[in-house]
Amino acid sequence: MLGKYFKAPDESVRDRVPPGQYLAEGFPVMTYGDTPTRSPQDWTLKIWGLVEQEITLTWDQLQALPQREFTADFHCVTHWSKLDVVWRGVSILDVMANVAIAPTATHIMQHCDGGYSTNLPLGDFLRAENCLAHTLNGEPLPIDHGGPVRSVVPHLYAWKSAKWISGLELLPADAPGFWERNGYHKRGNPWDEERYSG
Ligand SMILES: Nc1nc2c(c(=O)[nH]1)N[C@H]1C(S)=C(S)[C@@H](COP(=O)(O)O)O[C@H]1N2
Ligand SMILES: [Mo]
Repeated sequence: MLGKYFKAPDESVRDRVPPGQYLAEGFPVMTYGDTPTRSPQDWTLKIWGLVEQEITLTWDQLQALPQREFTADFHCVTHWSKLDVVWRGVSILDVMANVAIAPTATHIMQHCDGGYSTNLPLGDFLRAENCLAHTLNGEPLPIDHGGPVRSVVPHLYAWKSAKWISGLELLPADAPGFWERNGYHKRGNPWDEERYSG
């Protein structure tokens, strides 16, 4: 793992790097399966399940919401971290502001083009620093990194940050997404090394 591409964090950043993590030189791409392609104009996000009214957000509607910069650290469960990644997009709170979530909803499933999915308790999802990102380091989000639009959930391991996001399903209970069905932890807090399930 260590060597040319991964470095042990030095003193200046040690308190920002969770246990067992090394700093990546570039920004690695981690994708299970094929990379789906979709043009921005064809991108939509369907929000359904335990909501009063199902909605479908388009690219133009996403652009019309408040646009912000989100600088965040990114921690992959395979032991690499990338500090200070600069995303641009819309806060999850602004995305969800016009969605009437039923009081019985407790969890959310993020669905992606290509079939990937990943679940979150609502409390981990509805946070101001979580976003739907369409820009990475000032450039349109590259397809490999989830373009045209991905979610970013910086306080949990990066498998919870859904690339090519296409749907949000409000759920009455927890349910496992793709990696959670395949041995990853349900929640994935990197500071507690919630990597794999028992
Ligand atoms: N749709 C989709 N989203 C995904 C993945 C994936 O395979 N498909 N991989 C996850 C994992 S394990 C990680 S570490 C991050 C990697 O994001 P990156 O490729 O931009 O570094 O995306 C997450 N989101
Ligand atoms: Mo990952």
